Formats: sequence, C-alpha cells, structure tokens
Amino acid sequence: MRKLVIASRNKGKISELKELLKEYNFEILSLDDYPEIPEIKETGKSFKENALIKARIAAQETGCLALADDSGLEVDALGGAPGIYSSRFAGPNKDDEANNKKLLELLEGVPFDKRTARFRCVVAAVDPQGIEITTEGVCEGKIGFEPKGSFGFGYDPIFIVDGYGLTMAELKPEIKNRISHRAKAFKKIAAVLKGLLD
Ligand code: ITT
Repeated sequence: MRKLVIASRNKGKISELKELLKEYNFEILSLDDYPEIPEIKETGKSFKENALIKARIAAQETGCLALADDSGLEVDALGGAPGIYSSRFAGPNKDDEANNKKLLELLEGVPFDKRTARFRCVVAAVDPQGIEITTEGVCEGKIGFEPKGSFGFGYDPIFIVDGYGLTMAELKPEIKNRISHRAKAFKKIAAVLKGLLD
C-alpha cells in the first residue's frame, strides 16, 4: 500500500484528514510518526505558501507523498485577522481556549450582522519527485458571542456556520467533514490525486 504522510502535528486536523482519506488506499502516517523531523517554520505570507512549505519538507524528509493543510479563520471586522496567524493568535503556545477568548474580546460591541467570518484551508500535495498540487476550500459563517459545543477543535465553538444556526463545534463530526473548508479543499485534491495515481 502506498504511504501518505500528513505534514501536521495538530491532532484535530490529523483525525479529520484521516477520516477524509479513509476511502483511499493509503497507509496514512503523520509527523507524529517522525518525531525526528523538527517543527516546520511557517514563514510564508499566505495559506498556500505555508501549505507548500510543510508538504515539501515532509516529502523530502520522508520520501513519501505528503499532504499539508494550512488553514485559519478570517474575521471581516478585524480586517481578515487572525488569518495565517490563527493557531498562535493569543500567544506562542497553541491554546484554542485563549485564542477564542481573545477573539471574543476584540469583537465586543460588534453586532451579529457585522461578525461575518470564514474558515479558509489550502491543501498541498507534494511527492518526492517534485510534483506539487494545491487546492482551496472556504466555509462561511459568523462569530458568536460565547463558545458553544464540544466537537472539533480551534475556533469551532465560536464559529456559527451559515445555513445551520449552530456552531461548528455543535455539528457532528460527520457533518463538519462534509461542509468544512478542509473537506472542500480536500475533495478537490483527492480528485486530482486519484487521477495521478490511477
Ligand atoms: P500544523 O501546522 O502542524 O498542521 P497548526 O495548528 O499550526 O498545525 P495551521 O498553521 O494551519 O495549523 O493553523 C490552523 C489554525 O487555524 C488552527 O490551529 C486553528 O486555530 C484554526 N483552524 C483551522 N481549521 C480549523 C477548523 O476546522 N476548526 C477550527 N479552527 C480551525
């Protein structure tokens, strides 16, 4: 079976990507299986640049097809922040609760109709021979006034998904895995990969 390395150490992301990859015939690994690979610095200026940086390093270091996801939340009332800085918005230690608290504080006094936001995800696939593909997915919503729900990770408890009236953390994982930014980007890349591998 062909090996595929997910170039991530984010447990929430890895489990979502594993679920999305279930139907494909890969042995799935992640950077947790390669503890010797140091933390990859995300020095890019866009989700696409960062996804490619992560996938390229993982492909080079492991010799396997690598898949990386760079994603984040864009809040219109904050000029698109936290964007590519989503994971460390409240400081260097990735702490979802602190990130959510900071975001809610910054939006204090902003009415519901002005709290528009979207999750954006770019997935990059890089193979050791140097073939590179990227795709993007977006999921629109609004930032709520308090955290709700316990599924998912990151900003899910404060992100109210358009058309559902519930936060992403209140939606069952199988629903998130159908409608999320990651699912959309992933669906597109899976179609291309399938064509390449067949
Ligand atoms: P890796 O680089 O190891 O994959 P990371 O958490 O640093 O892990 P990113 O740089 O792509 O990954 O940052 C993504 C951040 O955006 C993530 O930590 C969350 O705060 C947020 N985010 C992305 N997708 C999300 C989702 O589906 N639900 C909630 N928050 C999400």
